[in-house]
Amino acid sequence: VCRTMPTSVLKAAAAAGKVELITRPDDEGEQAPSRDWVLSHLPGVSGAVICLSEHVDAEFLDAAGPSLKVVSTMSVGYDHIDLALVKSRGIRVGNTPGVLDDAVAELCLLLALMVTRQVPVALRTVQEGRWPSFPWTPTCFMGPSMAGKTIGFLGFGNISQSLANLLVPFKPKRLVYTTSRPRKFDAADGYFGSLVRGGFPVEGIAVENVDKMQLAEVADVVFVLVDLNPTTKHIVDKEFLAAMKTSAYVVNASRGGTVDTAALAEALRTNSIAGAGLDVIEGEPDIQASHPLLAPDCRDKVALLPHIGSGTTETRQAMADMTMNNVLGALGLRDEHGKEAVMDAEL
Ligand code: 8YV
Repeated sequence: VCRTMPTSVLKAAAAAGKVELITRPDDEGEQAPSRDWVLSHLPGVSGAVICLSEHVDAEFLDAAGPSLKVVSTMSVGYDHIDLALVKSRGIRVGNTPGVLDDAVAELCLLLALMVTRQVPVALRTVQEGRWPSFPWTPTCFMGPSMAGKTIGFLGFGNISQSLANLLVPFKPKRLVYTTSRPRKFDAADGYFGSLVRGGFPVEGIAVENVDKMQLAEVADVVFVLVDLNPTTKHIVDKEFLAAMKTSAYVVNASRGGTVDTAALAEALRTNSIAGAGLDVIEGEPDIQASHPLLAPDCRDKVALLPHIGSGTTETRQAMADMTMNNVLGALGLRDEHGKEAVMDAEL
C-alpha cells in the first residue's frame, strides 16, 4: 500500500481475512514513497495499491515477480501504468471511475470562475498588503461573466458531463464538444437534460459534437477533460491556441501533457488568449516559482493549482474504498461483482 489510506479502508482489508498489509512508515506521513521503497517492498506481493506517482513498468513488474495478481490505482487516470504490458502478464488493473466526476467538475468550474474574474491577481493584491494602494475603480479586476457563453469540452466523458450539468444555471449559449468516442446522444444535435448522465431535464441547450479546430474557434471557455494517451498529448497546441478567440480561456483538469505548456505561456504572453485555469501541468510536481507560467508577464492570467481536482473529503474516501475493493475483489477476498468493484480498465 504505497500511500496513506484511511484507517477504515485498512480495517476493511484486514477484515477480509488472509491479508497482510505492507504500509508506509508512519514518520513518512503522506509523502510519495521513493522508488526504492516501492521496488524493495514489491517482491512476493499479490496486490499493489498505488497512486499516480508509482509508475508501473517492466521494472515494477519484475520487482514484484509472479506473485503479483492485481495493480490498483487510486485514480481514474492510468497513464502511469503500462496497461498493455501489465495485461500481457495476466495481471489485472483497477482504477476509480465514477466516484470523482462531480469533485473534478466542481474544481473545473472553480478554475473557470477564478481565472475569468481575475481571482489570482486579486488575491495576491490583498495577501501582499497592496489593497490600500489599489483602491476600487469601476474597471478594476473586471472579467467576463460565465453566463450565456459558448463552452467547449475536449473530451465528453463522465467528468465533462457532470460539469455540463453544473453549467446549466449559467444558461450557456452553446455546449460544444469533441471526442474520439462518440456519445449516444449525437443524434441530430440532441438535447441536453436527461441525455446527460445523472442530468436533470433541461430543455433547449444543444450539445453539439464539433471538430476540434471548430471548437477552438467558437468556445469562450475550453475545458480539457481527456485522458492522456498518444492521441491526446498536446491536444491543446500552438495551432489550437492560435485558433482560439483572444477573449477565450482554457481550463485543464486532465493531465498536464494534454496542453503544450510552452505554447500556452507564449499565447498568454502575447495576449493571444485571455487566461488559463490549470489543475495539472507538464512536469508536475516539480514546478518552481520561476516557471514561465508564474513569471510576471503570465501569472496574472493564470490560476494554477497543485492537482487537487478529486480532493473532496467524500470523493477521496470513495476512491480509497474502491481502490482497496478492487484489490480484494481481484484476489477473491470480496465479491467482485459488488457495485464498488470496478476492474479492468480498457484503453
Ligand atoms: C487524483 C487524478 O487526485 O484520478 C485521477 O486520475 O488525477 C486525481 O483525481 C490522483 O490520481 C491521486 O492519485
